[in-house]
Amino acid sequence: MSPESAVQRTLVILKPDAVQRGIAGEIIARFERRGLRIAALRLLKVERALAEEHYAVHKGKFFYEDLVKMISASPVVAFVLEGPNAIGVVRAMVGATRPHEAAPGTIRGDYALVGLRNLVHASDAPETAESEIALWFPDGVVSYTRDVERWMTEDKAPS
Ligand code: FUP
Repeated sequence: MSPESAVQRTLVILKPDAVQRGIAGEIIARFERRGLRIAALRLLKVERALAEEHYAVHKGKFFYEDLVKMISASPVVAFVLEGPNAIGVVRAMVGATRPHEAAPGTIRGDYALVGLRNLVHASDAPETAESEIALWFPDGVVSYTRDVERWMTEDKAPS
């Protein structure tokens, strides 16, 4: 596998707006179609303590309280995606933080209009991905491969 195709894991959260709107499946399907593998998945109502820890980096910012309230308002679907360059690939698929600036074709650009209804959280770097996966999936993730992998994510010529 070439160095530019390092396999990564990333944490994705479909926030309450995605679950309430009934588009969680549609969004998950986009990631699956891209070739990313689901390595863990859960639906949960987020307690305030988890919300605060997840958004600790934003503590003190003017939007922090709204973020915490929003993510704990109603159930979310959290999952781990795995694949070559998964962190950057998922961020690109999610689109710009401010949905009115998100490009069409991205999740936010196709489904969202305002910042506190931007549907998705996705880890932004390897270090945050690692700590977020540990926070949301303390029991770990599932390692496996799919037979179709060699036609989607194996970055080498067939032997
Ligand atoms: P993103 O990684 O695109 O979700 O964006 P950030 O981690 O920078 O921000 C986390 C959340 O804070 C976003 F979902 C939206 C919210 N936010 C605001 O409401 N106002 C801001 O100025 C910046 C972020």
